[in-house]
Amino acid sequence: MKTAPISEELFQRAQNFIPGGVNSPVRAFRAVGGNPRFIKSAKGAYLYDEDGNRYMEFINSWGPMILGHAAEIVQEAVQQAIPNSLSFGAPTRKEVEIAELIISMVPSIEKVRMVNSGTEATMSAIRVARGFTGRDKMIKFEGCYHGHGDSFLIAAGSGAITLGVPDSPGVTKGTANDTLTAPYNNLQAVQTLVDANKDQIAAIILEPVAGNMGLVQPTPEFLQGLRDLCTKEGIVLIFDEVMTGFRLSPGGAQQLYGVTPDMTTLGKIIGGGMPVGAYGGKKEIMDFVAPAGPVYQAGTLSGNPIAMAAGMAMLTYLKDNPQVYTQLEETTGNIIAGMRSNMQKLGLNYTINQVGSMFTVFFTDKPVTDFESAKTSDTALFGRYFNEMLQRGIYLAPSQYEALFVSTAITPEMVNEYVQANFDALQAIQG
Ligand code: HOZ
Repeated sequence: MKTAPISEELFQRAQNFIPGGVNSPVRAFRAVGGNPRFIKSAKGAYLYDEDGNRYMEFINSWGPMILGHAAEIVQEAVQQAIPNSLSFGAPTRKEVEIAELIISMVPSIEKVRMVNSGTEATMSAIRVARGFTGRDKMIKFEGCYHGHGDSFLIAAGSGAITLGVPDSPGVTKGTANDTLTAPYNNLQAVQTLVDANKDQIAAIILEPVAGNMGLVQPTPEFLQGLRDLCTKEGIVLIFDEVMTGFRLSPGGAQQLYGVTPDMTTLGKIIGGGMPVGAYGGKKEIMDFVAPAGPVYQAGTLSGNPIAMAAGMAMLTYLKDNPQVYTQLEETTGNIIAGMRSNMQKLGLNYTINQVGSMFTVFFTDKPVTDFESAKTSDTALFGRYFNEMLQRGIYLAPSQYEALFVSTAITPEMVNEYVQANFDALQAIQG
C-alpha cells in the first residue's frame, strides 16, 4: 500500500493559500478521488513524491519529457546557460538558432514567434488570424482544449470538462458569440457553419490529433477536408500542436498526416519542459505580427535564454535521432498489445485509442471518435482504475479526458511491469 501522509499534509496546507490547493486544476485529483501526490523529483521514467514513493510515469509533464525526466543533454545545456544570467529582455543568438531549427522541422512554419506557454501561443495565433483576415469569428471543436484564453473556453476539453465547466463563467457573451463549435471529425458540420457565416470566419483551430478529450485520432479525410475548405474560403487553418509537435514525428502531426496548416501553435516541448510556447506559420501571415506588422503581441520573458538552451538541446537531439520515434512507437505498441491481451483474458472490451506515443483507455465499448463518444466512458470506473494503478506504482493522468505520454526511458521490463499492473487493476475494479 502506497501511503502519502506528507503529500496529504501539504495538500491541506495548500488549500488555505492556493485555489483548490493546486496551480492547475487537473492535478488536484478531483476527477479520480484521493489526494494529489506532491512530487519532489523525477529521473528517467520515475517520479518520486514527498513521501518517498516511486511511480512509473505516463504524463511526462503532459508531453515534453520525450526522453524521460532530467535528460542529461537538456540538464547540461541549462547548466551551461545559467551563469550567463537568467533573463535579458533583449534578443539573443539562441533565439535565432532555435527559430531556424523549428522552421527546418515543422512543415508549416516559415516564421515563428516565441512566447511563454501554449495558452499564449493559441491566444496570439487567433489574434493574428483575425488581424490578417479582418474577420472576427472562429471555429473550434467540441472537446479540444487550446489553453485557457477566453475564446477557447467554449465546449473545452481537458480540465474544463473534467471539472464540468466546459463553458467557463467569466467569458463574455461577445467572445462566446464569436466562437463557433463543431463536433471533431465532422466535416459536414464545419461546412454548415462556414456556409452560415460566409466571409466572417477568421480561423479554424484544432488539435490535429486530439489529446484533451482523451486521445482521439482524426479520420484521414477530416484534416485534408479542413485544409481544402480553408483554402477555398480564405480561412486561416491553425493546428494546435502544443502536445503533438515534435512528439508524433519531428514535424508533428502535420508531418505524420501530410496536411500543412497555415499556422501552428507549439508548447512546452520546445523548452524541453521549461515554460515555453511558440506560434508560427506562413510568412505573409506572421509578418502581421508587431513590430513587422500591426497585430500587437509582446513578452519580457519570451525567448528566455535558459528555456531556449533547454529547447535547442531537446530539438537538436530529436532532429538528429529519428530512431527515437521508432522506439517510442514500439514501446507504446507493446503496452497496448499487453493491455488488449489483458482485456481479452478478463472478457473486457474497453476502447483504446493510440497515435504514436500517445494513448488513452476509454471505459466504454463504443468507438471514441469525438467528444460525444468520449463522454460515453464510465468516468467513475476510470477513477477506480486510476487509483488501483497508482497503488501499483503507475502514475497516469488523473482524468479520463487526457492522453498518456510514453517516454524513451520506458524499458521492456517496465512495459511488462505496466502490463501486469494493468491486469491486476482491471481485475480489481470489476464487480
Ligand atoms: N490541462 C493540462 C493537460 N491537458 C494539465 C495541466 C497541468 O495540470 O499541469
